[in-house]
Amino acid sequence: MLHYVTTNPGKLREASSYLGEAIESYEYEYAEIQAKTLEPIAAAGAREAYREVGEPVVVDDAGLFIDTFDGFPGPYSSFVEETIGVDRVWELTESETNRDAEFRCVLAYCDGTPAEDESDGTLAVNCFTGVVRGEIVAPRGTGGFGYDPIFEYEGETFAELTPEAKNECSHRGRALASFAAWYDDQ
Ligand code: ITT
Repeated sequence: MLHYVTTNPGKLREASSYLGEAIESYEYEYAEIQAKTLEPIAAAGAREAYREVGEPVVVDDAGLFIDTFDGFPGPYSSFVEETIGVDRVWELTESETNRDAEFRCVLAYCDGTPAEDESDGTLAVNCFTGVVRGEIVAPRGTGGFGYDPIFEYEGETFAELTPEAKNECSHRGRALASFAAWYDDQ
């Protein structure tokens, strides 16, 4: 069985809508290492989660990268949401001329296979990345989670979309599509 490891019900809703019964949720908070990009964070998380679960796992690390702030909050998106909050991120961006931003999502898969050079016991991890570009706007919509109300894509915020509609264009939907195509081949 493939375990989708997260503490975030919003992520799980979207992954379940895409992968259906192929996954079983597993609530576990892995340690998030500090890094400038999401891939190493997701990969370290997948190795730790595999050691916890003992069966194949996928972890999902995501973030909002705002162009004018050189990608902030990026890998610190969770901390920023918990501290200043999403509305404040909009207020900080409001006076900027360039409000372009992107959501990124990295799905990291680990099934306990040793990495090519297994001398140090490292486990192999496969990463699948999805990106969507949009604009930061005043909060709108009641669906979704996290930064969805302030991220507009083609005229609608992600909080105005159903999980299915969001998956069709979102960073997570794109990462899920690329993971699913690869997983089907395995
Ligand atoms: P897990 O690590 O347990 O999976 P988390 O919520 O801590 O859950 P992340 O570190 O990946 O997950 O999330 C970073 C932040 O980005 C966090 O505040 C999320 O709410 C937010 N976020 C992630 N995906 C999002 C999405 O699709 N839409 C809006 N916000 C999102």
